[in-house]
Amino acid sequence: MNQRFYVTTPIYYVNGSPHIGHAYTTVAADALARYRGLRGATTRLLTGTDEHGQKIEREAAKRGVPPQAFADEVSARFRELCPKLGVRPDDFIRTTEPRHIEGVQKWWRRCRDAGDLYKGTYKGLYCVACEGYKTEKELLPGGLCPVHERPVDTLEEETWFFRLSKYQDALLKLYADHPEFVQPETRRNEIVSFVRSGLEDLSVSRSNFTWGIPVPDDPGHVIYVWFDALFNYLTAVDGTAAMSFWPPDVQLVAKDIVRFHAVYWPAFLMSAGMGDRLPRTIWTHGYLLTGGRKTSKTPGVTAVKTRGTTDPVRIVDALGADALRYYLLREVAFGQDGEFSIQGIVSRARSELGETIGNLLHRALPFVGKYFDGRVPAVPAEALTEADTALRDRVTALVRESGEAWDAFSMHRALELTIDVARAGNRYFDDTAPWKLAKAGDVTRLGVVIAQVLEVVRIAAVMLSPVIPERSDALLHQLGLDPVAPAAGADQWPTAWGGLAAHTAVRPGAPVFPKLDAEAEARILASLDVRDEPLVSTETDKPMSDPTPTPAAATTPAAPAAPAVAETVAEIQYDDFAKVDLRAGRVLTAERIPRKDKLLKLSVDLGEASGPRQIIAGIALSFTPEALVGAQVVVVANLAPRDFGKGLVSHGMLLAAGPSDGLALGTFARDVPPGTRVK
Ligand code: ME8
Repeated sequence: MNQRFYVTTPIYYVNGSPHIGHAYTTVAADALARYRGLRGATTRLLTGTDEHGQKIEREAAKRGVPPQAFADEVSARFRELCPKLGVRPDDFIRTTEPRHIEGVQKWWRRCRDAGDLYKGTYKGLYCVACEGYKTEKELLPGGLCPVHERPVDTLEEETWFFRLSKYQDALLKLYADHPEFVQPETRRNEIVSFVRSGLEDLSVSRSNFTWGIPVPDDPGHVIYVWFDALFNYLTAVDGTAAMSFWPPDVQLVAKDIVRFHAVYWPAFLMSAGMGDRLPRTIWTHGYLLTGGRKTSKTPGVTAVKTRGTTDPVRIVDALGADALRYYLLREVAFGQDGEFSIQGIVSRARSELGETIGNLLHRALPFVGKYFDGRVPAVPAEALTEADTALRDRVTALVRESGEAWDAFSMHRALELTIDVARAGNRYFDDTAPWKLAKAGDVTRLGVVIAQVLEVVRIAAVMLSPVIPERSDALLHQLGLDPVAPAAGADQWPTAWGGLAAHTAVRPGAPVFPKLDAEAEARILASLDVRDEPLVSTETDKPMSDPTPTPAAATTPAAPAAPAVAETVAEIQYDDFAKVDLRAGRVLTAERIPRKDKLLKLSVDLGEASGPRQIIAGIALSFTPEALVGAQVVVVANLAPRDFGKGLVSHGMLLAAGPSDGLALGTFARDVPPGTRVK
């Protein structure tokens, strides 16, 4: 694997504050850099702000401030967003910095000296929001820009042209020889057909406004903002020690700007004498959508915010950077569009980080304290059973596959495989039933099981470190391990089983992914402007047999405690159904309640680390308490708690059918572990 890794984000326009779309690209770039760092590469992450051009000049004028002061203020917000998101750029470039201005003028001269810049008159259409030229046939009905759905300007001015047409064949050869140059495949095909259809020379200077880098030796012109902006990737390293990172390994962009990066940018570089050192991959991801539209800061494409704010700062303040980072990379296949929702952040963090990974750690740690003096038990090789080696083999295969997914920029898949690691650990925990081993006094076997489970947590924590660095360190800390520390040349991807040494002193602590109770969750969602719109379930891809227990906390605020049976019930979508958390449970105890003829007080095991739940069920006319003990039941696990008074709070509901004196309980044709999701 390449030992140097240079990744860039677009430099963002300073015409408005950062939103979740910017956070998406920046977090993805940071996670990729951290992943490559974990694999032993020396990495460099560049981000920054794009501050020149007519769009910024107009926006500043609207506010009555000089463009530089306006750019200073907004650029600072983008810069401050990085640490907020847990993003660690090695450099943050601003196009108004002298190093960039001088650099762009240098590369301009190179293109001019190569004979690729000439003067002429440009007559045509221009979208200021895109800062891009348009042709008649691209426009929407009414002459609107297809990206911004706003009227375009008609320009006629003296301008410098870049001989883009000259590079048509060289570009087609580049795409053919290096299919990895534009990814994914669909974008590559679009670019190839765009270039094949013929390239016209490009207007690369403007003379009807002044907010830009002056054209060398022609002060009446400023350099076209895309010629200016694209060179940032080079001016940030050129002439410094960081030039050893050149060329970029991957340049992340969304599909709105892929043409600038995959056509103009390599052509400019070829002209400037850098054709033999072109970026390796322009990787194009999709849009985060709000209400079905691209989240945007350009007026006219205002986000529909019923799914909550799109301000990443507010989201991080309420939910933490790691929850947002995890959601962004896990929720949407990298390369495709996806709907953004705050509720999705909460449910991903709960179901996958809390109930799967955190749960595995907190199920195993108490045994270490109680039976092994707080130290990881030793595992003699000869003590391993088939179940143990099967777990190792499965986890090792998942780690390898997940690494391959990272290498292919398939972060959502890499994370899914990471969660599968923890799921395998939870299944192993259920199957080997350490609580039974403890009860039977089989401490030797118990030690093997617990050590295996803790190793699974270690592996998952390391795999998660590029995405949730802070929480990953917290998991490792409780295992008694140091934070992940990348070292050049050392591949620390957890391909080898057994990194958690016997006798390591664990450090149990507060839950790494604390549960939100229903009230706290409702409060947080309201504070983030989430309105009562039906929200997309994010759990539809969980396997049918996932035995992961659910937390005691109910998650749907203000749901009715006992739905009335209606003759006809309105049709719902699968997503609505998926919001109901149905779990397999086992009744451990049942007792009558004085002066409440119809109610029974049950304790029901849902496989939760927090212990069995109390459920008050209106089934006393149909069942004696004795008949219920040991029964398998179907429990609505995310119903808001219902208070029957006098401390009788029900934390769930059983499913049953029939009249109240002749009820049949919903159950299963064969035993399933408590906590298994019913779908
Ligand atoms: O285009 N979904 O800046 P920009 C996903 N200055 N990503 C999104 C997004 C969304 N809804 N909205 C924005 C520019 N992005 C130029 C770039 S580079 C030399 C010059 C992300 O502020 C995505 O990366 O409009 C997109 O390409 C970029 O922000 C556009 O940012």
